Amino acid sequence: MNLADLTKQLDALAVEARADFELTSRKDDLVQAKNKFLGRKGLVKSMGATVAQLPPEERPAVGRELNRIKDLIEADFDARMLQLDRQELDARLIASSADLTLPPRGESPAGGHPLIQIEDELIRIFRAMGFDVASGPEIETDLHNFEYLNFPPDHPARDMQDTMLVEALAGQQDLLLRTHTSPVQVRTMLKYKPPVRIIAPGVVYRHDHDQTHSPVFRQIECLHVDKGITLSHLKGTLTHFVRALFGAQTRIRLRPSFFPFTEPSAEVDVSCVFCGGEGCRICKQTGWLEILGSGMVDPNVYLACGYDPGEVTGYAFGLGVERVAMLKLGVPDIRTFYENDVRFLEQF
Ligand code: FA5
Repeated sequence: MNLADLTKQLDALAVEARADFELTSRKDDLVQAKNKFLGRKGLVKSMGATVAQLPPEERPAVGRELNRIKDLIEADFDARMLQLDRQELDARLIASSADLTLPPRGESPAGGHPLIQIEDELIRIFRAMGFDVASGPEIETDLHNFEYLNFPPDHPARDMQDTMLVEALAGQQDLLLRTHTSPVQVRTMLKYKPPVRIIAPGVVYRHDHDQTHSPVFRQIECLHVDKGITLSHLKGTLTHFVRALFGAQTRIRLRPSFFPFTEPSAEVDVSCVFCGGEGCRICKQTGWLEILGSGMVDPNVYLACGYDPGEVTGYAFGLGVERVAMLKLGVPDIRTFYENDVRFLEQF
């Protein structure tokens, strides 16, 4: 065989290899097809064996031809392998349940928790009325949480049913998780001379748990003490507050109540924010919703805190932030605020 014949045969092999590659539809078939030509016992290899029969001066040229054909077949193999890879990927994507034509979900930017949003709104309203913001510890002494606030020793609020006690170390005062924000009243009056005008937002704890009661919840305390403060100031402040929060048509009503640290005391109701006072399921057909406890500061509290009850008077009230948030946002179950289900949180 001469060089020209060999070149012709090799070219024919390359054409055959490409045709074989085109016919394969699986990658392992393609590898097998390649071995038929370029494998150890492949056709190109056996063609190479004939080199030995050629005169020595022709052998380098034949070697170059063999390499050219090997490169050609390798290139065809690579190209076909790439095609098969793509086809495999396309098939996988079509078979998978992901719909690549759907638009992306988009970013969901973080936002304040609805309770914090409502608390911020309440604080803004009171600050605009001239109240300062005060705070106190969540682990309180029995003295600040109850005794200075004129709770008799056997008052049911001291019962372990309501109050979560903190195990005290030897020599420490009786400690508890504060059951309300009213101890901040005491701490403020012990620290500052009158007049005082503060609100105290914060977390409080009670042994209490159902659809409208949580063992951990938020209150905002309000205290205003000065010369000549009367029940009218309390009513005026509350009216302004509920109108800023629920709208200008909102009315309030004070119902006689009892708190050891206020005298007289009143529960404050707002005209139902859902039916405008007509009567509905939410207000149990009464037209009113209870939102907070209030009263004129009891003289015994002034005496305990070093104020002269003959000189100053004042009012105080404490509202539950969750209750206000439930009304304002139309949330029927207090527990949804703490579950942190993003489908709930995203709505606010
Ligand atoms: C008090 O805690 C008094 N310290 C309020 C007060 C302050 C009265 C100053 C007078 C002067 P009361 O126990 O009613 O009062 O609680 C006040 C509000 O907290 C309730 O109206 C209610 O909105 C909310 N609240 C009470 N218990 C829970 C609870 N377990 N979960 C959620 N909110 C609650």
